[in-house]
Amino acid sequence: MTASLKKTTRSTRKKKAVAAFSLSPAHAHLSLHFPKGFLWGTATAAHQVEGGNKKNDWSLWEQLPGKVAGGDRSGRSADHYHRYAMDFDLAAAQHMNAHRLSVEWSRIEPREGEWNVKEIAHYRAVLEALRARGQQTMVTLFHFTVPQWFAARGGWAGKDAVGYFSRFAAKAADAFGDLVDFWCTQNEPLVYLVMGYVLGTWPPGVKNYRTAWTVFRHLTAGHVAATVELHERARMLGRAVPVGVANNLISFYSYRKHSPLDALSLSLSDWVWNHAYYRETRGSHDYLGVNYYFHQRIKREEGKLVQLFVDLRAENRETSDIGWEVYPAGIFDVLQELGEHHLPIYITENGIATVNDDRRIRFLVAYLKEVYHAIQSGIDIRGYFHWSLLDNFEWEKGYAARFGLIDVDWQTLQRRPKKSFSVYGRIAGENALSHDILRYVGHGVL
Ligand code: IFM
Repeated sequence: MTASLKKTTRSTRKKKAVAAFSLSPAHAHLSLHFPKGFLWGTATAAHQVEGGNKKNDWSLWEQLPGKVAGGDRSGRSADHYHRYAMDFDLAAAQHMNAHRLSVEWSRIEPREGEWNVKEIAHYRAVLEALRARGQQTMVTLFHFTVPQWFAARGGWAGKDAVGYFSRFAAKAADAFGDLVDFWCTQNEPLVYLVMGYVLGTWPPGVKNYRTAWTVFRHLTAGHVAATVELHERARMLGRAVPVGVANNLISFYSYRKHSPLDALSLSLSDWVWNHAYYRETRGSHDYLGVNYYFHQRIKREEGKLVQLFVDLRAENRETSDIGWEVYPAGIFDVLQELGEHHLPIYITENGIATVNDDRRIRFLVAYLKEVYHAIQSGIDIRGYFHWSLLDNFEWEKGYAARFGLIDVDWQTLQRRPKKSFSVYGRIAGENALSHDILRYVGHGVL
């Protein structure tokens, strides 16, 4: 090769390299694309948004002094029971193609064995409204509330709990099976167990490890029994409707990488919180649902051999309005861990309580970027449901915690979609995190 030809080749290569880093008009090559058919949705739960729930355990509990911050009660809540069509219109305008909601057991079966046809018709209308707007439906059967009659029979600790729950699942499948795309038998069973039976800060307000263990066995058996009913009824309809659970998973981290006892604490915490439920219910999940909110740092206290769930948040890190640490990389960790099960994964909840919507935007983009990287690493993640469509009743924290993509004025119940919803809408519409949206988190490539 002559000297001049070598020079030309070098300069052509250099030009090509420069071209590769210069931005095309649309910068499309810098966007992070999600797999075709990815589900983009929002999530809600009946008691938190509907209003007018009077027949479940929470409606009694929240009347008791000191149980809910500020003396808040669910009351009329966001009146989603009557305004669902308007709320779904707002979601459809943001290109949502899926929604996760729960049906309230105490409306459908207000007294033992008595099925309320009016309420069944109501939920059918809700599901039809979603379908009409092109949204796939994920329906949760147990999202923290139970009918008062069920609570009076011992609730999830009662000896008939599994039978009552699987009978409800069968009824729900008969009533709604043709309109449901995914069943979610239970929401965050371990959170429910800890709040209701270990800490006692939710109904039924029990603090007893033995009872908590009974509840754990009944919840897991309840999921398995309900799954059998749901599968069987879907088969009768000639449909295959995936069944799963929305589990709250925690990303655990150990300070001292080379301390065997810290490692033991970490792996015990991880096993109890992230694996025990799956171990008990093995073989009865068509997909894995992840609600991701928490990151915990493990460092045993001096003198303790091993320790579970050491939660060190007092390091002045960024937290939400309710003190939960913002830690996007944690969602990548839990997705990696779930990937070991080789089942499709849906992020059934993820969101932040904040009155500062700019923070919600940064949160959303940062967490979705991690989800994207998890997909790139080979994990089969098929959808993301943001918590929540609307500001709502945040259990013991009441109405001050604002998780919604839509602001609700608690006086007038007027809706105002937040800017974060239009950012999320763009992501959903483009099925990608485009380069300008990535700027919210200072994406490195740019
Ligand atoms: O509001 C709750 C929801 O009911 C279950 N997952 C966590 C959310 C935020 O705390």
